[in-house]
Amino acid sequence: MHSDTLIKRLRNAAHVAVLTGAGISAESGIPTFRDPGGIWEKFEPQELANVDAFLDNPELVQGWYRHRRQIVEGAEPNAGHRALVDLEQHVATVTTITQNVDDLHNRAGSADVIELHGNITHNYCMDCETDVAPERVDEAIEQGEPATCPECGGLVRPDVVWFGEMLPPDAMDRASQATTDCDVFLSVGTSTVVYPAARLPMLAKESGAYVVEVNPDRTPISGDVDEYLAGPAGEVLPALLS
Ligand code: BJW
Repeated sequence: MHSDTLIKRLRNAAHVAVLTGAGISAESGIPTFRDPGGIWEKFEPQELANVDAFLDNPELVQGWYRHRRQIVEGAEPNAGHRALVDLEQHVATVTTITQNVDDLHNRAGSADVIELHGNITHNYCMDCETDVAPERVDEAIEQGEPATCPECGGLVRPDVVWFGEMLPPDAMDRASQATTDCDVFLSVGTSTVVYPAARLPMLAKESGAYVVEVNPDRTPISGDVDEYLAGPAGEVLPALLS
């Protein structure tokens, strides 16, 4: 469990930044990417999460994202998401930097959420960038056709960041700023293998923050953080506030 040092650091912190990954939503029933039973076990990432794969087989990729969007729509924030909202009662500024596309931090009520990898609930046209309603995507898939834009007929894609694509520059700038500004940095439920997000915990440490990892399993950064808290986010995070 956590140390007295961490509790003191949190009590004295003016700014806490939190990097979250798929693990924080696991207890909401959303599969992670790389754990046993995770998304990549059933699908090759190279096959589905890049633009070439999408252009090769838009129906397959649209269908995969629709399936995942439906899981997200049926999920609710859990105790881990809620603990980060409660943290705002104790610390002046809490910045939640998430790699997740599931919208659960916003739905839990976190005030300042930075979405690094987009949001699976949004879709847009690859050609004219018009927002496209999810119902239009659903109808096309049910008819066995690729979903297209009502304005120009272009292919519709989920508003997520695929491998080889740039992260939204504004989101990455704000995330870097929060990381270098914070007093305590929490890395929660991420395997810390996908860049540039994976760089943030060590950037925080180099900038003088107290860096804490919350994860039932060790990751490449576990040996370098100030505290590694082994356990599920839905138990470890609420315990920090009790
Ligand atoms: C729990 C738990 C519980 C379980 N409680 N915890 C070498 C160096 C640097 C960069 C690169 C490189 N080689 C290639 C790159 C670039 C590439 C990259 O990083 N690749 C690596 C795989 C090496 N990055 C990119 O391409 C990025 N863009 C970029 O770099 O642009 C510049 C550029 C362009 C062109 C060329 C070169 C540079 C874009 C990355 C986009 C990532 N997109 C995805 C898909 C999003 C859409 C979708 O949802 O489908 O984002 S991939 C996937 O991984 C998703 C996630 O956000 C991301 C991170 O995964 P996460 O969240 O960590 O999940 P898991 O499953 O890996 O881990 C879950 C963890 O939870 C585990 O540790 C569990 O133990 C834990 N856990 N239960 C707490 N209850």
